[in-house]
Amino acid sequence: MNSRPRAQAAASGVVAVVFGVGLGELVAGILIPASSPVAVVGGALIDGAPAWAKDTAITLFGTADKVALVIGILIVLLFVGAGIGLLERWRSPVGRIAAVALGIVGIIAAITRAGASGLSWLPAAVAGGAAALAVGILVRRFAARADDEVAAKTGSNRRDFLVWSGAATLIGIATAAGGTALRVSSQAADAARRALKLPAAAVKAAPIPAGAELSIGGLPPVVTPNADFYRIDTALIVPDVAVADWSLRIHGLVDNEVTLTWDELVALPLEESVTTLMCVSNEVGGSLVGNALWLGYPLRELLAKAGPQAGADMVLSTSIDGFTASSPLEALTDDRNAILAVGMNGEPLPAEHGFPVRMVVPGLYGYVSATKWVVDLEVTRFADATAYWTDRGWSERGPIKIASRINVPQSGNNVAAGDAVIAGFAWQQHTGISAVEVQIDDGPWQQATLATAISDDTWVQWSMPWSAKAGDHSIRCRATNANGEVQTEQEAPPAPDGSSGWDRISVTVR
Ligand SMILES: Nc1nc2c(c(=O)[nH]1)N[C@H]1C(S)=C(S)[C@@H](COP(=O)(O)O)O[C@H]1N2
Ligand SMILES: [Mo]
Repeated sequence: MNSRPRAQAAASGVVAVVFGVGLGELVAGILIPASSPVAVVGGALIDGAPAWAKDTAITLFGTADKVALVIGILIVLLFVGAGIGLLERWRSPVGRIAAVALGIVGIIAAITRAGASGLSWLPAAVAGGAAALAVGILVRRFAARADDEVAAKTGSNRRDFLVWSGAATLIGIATAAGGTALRVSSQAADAARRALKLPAAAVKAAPIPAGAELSIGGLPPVVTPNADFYRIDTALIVPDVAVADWSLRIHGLVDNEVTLTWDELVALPLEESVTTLMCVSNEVGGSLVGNALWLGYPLRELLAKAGPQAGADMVLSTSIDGFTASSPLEALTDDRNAILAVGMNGEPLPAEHGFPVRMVVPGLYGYVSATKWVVDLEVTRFADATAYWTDRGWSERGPIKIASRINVPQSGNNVAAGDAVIAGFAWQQHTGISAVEVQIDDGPWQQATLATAISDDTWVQWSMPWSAKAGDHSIRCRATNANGEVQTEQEAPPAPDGSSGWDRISVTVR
């Protein structure tokens, strides 16, 4: 029996899906960037994924989780495409119907996204329609069953098949690339952001103390450059928000509803503060933590204007893309630097970090506090509302745990025997760190030297000299916070309220 027609049927389906998705991406790129078929399906997968899946994705891929998801979707699409081709050969038009169904899945994903517009359905509709058309034509011409008489007459050879399918594949790849490029470059806010001048701070942050930076090779700087700042969010497409369109509504259990426009916000006396932001998904020793100089306006002042009512204990912040976070009202109204931030390290917030406005709250993990592209604050009660990650099993409260990590030497590296240095970071935002200890192999715990802390809201560098002796060594560290509590050895995974345990590295000294 000849298996070539079946292989060509599967290949036809793959080609048809590439062709259809490419055209869909092009239509999205030209007309409705937020409705890219791959991105809306990815967004639906992200929102629908259980907590363990998010955790696994971040553990495996870190901040490359989005790239991994898109690659995963594309691989699945190729298999689905092969199935569509085989179905079309098995019984036409079943394959075409499956292609249309795939388009409908995309349409549903597109129209149910936060911020969907009137034409959101179009790119996925084009994708499904074009894939159906292509699979019908290719299978009929090149992979029909012998008992299909009409098709048998037009039946063609392998070279024609390669020409047709090659052309359709090229069109699919070119349109997908073109659509994606258009989508990325059409980010209107990006150009506006670069042209934007933020007002000077009315309250400047104290200069970073000279002793805060240990300047040890391999130890990241104490203030994280924007380009190196970790990024974690559910947004496959970075929301494109123009300052002229931005406003924030404060409502719910308040005496006065407050609406704030961009011009009103930047006319307020803005304050600088240095705060270390951290993701609850950070593993012990992980890098989902960064420290920046923020410019913003205190949330406690805005909330005071709104006048929270008795009984309120939570603020539900909502992003323009539908993400929500539930922060304790107290953390936003006490004396800490909980701010509505517009600036990060001397420039407007980068688009991926929440342009034009986000929240930054010292002492709380990002998932319960650091809403990017924030547009709405509802004063409410934990008993009455839940948020994006708390709906997915993560803890309602997210105070940051004591943490410390070793950056130097890097685990697995070789170290030259003799005078060496061990160094890293320790943090518990809004509590502060009083000590870091280091243990080499089974030796005694030794005091490391702390750098000068910028404040209790930031991480602090530490270091310890080490006369390294030849052999394999294991090095651990643990921090003590300002209240005298020692970081627990008890290991916990990130879910549901943050990892714990001591960071440990292994090195070989030669
Ligand atoms: N709109 C929006 N804001 C968000 C998130 C998100 O998914 N969407 N993720 C939160 C989480 S889990 C973290 S850890 C921080 C990360 O902020 P960064 O990407 O600027 O480092 O943003 C928070 N704000
Ligand atoms: Mo996070």
